[in-house]
Amino acid sequence: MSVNRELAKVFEKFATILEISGANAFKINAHIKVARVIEDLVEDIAAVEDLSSLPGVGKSSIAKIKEYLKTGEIKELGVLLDSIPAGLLDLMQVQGLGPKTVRRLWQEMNVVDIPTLKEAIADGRLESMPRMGMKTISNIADSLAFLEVASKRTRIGDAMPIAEMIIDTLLAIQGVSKIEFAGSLRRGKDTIGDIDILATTTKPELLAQSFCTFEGVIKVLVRGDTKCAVRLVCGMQVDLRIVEENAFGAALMYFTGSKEHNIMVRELAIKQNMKLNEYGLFDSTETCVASKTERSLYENLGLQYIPPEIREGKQELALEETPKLIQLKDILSDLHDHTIASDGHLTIVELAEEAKKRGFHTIAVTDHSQSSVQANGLSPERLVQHISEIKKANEEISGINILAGSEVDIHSDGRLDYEDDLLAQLDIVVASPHSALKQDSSKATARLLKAIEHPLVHIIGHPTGRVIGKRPGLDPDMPTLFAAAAACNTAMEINANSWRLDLRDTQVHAAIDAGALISINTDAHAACDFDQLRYGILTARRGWLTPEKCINCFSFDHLRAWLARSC
Ligand code: DGT
Ligand code: CA
Ligand code: CA
Ligand code: ZN
Repeated sequence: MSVNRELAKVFEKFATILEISGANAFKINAHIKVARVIEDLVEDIAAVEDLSSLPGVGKSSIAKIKEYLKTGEIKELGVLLDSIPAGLLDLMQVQGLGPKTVRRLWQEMNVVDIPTLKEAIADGRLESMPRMGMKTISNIADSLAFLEVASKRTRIGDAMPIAEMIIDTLLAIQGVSKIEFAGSLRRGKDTIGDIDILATTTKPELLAQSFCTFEGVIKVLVRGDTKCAVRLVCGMQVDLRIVEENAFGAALMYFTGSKEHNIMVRELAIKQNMKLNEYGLFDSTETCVASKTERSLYENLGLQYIPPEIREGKQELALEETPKLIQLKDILSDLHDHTIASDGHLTIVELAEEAKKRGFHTIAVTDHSQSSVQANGLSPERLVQHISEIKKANEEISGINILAGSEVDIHSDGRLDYEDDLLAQLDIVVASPHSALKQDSSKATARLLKAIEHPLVHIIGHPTGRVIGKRPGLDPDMPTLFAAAAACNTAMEINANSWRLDLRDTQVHAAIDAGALISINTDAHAACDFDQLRYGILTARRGWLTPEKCINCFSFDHLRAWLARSC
């Protein structure tokens, strides 16, 4: 995270805690304003010489900014935090609860954390609270239940960088030759239970020692000769297994799983009079046939190499050849991105430069539409102006094609947020649901179907609107939607942002089976968002996606022809 974003988050947190503590609105708003200013700042805040030149940044904010840049913390925030029950911040994770309600729950109902909130709901006390309707209470209860299931797992966007950092550090330790992550992380699941790491080393004790004293470890759960397990400050568990170099492939296959896949390959081995375990593949005389590499194990079982992402115990053993699943390098365009015109942080030019850096031939500018007021959505007049700015930038910047697009809201009844004659002026239309994400399944189906069938819509953006660990999103009848998408030649998006990954893996699989095309986009609001593309690719691979079914892999001419398709 950049310092600007980090510091903006600190000020946001400040505002939240002030509001929970009952501070006056002026003070709260001042902190929110400073957070916005810092977040929107183009240059690094540490490089700003005169902080008072920033709008809305007064003396006390300047002192806080300087203190943070110097020490990495703000003392006053610590004091403020200590002045409220610690569990109140957990309540902020519950969808539908803002600082105002959290304060009221605390002051009026003695609710101080998630357990006391649950009690207050269970014993009916919450119903006696003024201005607290049954609908709101039932929504809070739903969010709590959802949070409970989701909180035990970590989003891949958080787990992957942690695993990579641990691996990079351990690889530098004397004696270590091989080190890789396995488990659900290697299979690219959207959420991870724990991180599994496998290593080979000539100095096992040194490796175990380094692992168990790694920065961020708060508890050592297991410390043995071949297995260690630790808990990190963030709550994640990490397992390390030290294995023999000769058996690395067998161990990697075993600990990559999934359990269902392992069971299937083990049964296949038994059928062939062999035995498969974490040490290798053995024939009936207990002679090791293969163990060093995963490839040799699969081959000796008479199978093609099976990529980790599709080892889920489905149809993968029936494959006649290894599928050429999509890779990061196949992606040539990003077709859903935002600029400062709505809620993004980059200008059109900056967005284009960033896309060029990633080697794309095309970038689509798809800012929010008028109903997304919270995201500063564009009125029709502003969109017309924006289109001409995008066209101008496209002419001025070489080496990249910039498409004029929109991420147009799909209203709850399926109508789009702009008139057709305006949509017709765009190169590309991404239609997405942003509101009414709790509507019932049949309404959601009708809503999305209408958007899919709309002749001017190219892509359905984050089709369910889910946010991992926060809200489940829409639950439409997917087979109906995918059949329509195939018939109308509308692409279904895999939103690569690791909070979304929407469509999810199983839905991608179903969409492809139905003959629909897929589009993988970062939905970038800032330069770093492009780095999330990898998670979209993992999700796509889990859905067995190959490049020819993904419009982002089309050449520019192919893409242009596809965008101009009539249907
Ligand atoms: P997670 O951590 O819940 O996201 O999911 P995984 O798949 O990483 O599961 P984990 O960490 O419990 O175990 C890692 C792998 O080890 C798992 O994918 C397959 C293998 N494994 C673990 N327990 C068993 C077992 O009882 N039988 C078999 N065949 N394999 C197992
Ligand atoms: Ca795991
Ligand atoms: Ca594990
Ligand atoms: Zn969106």
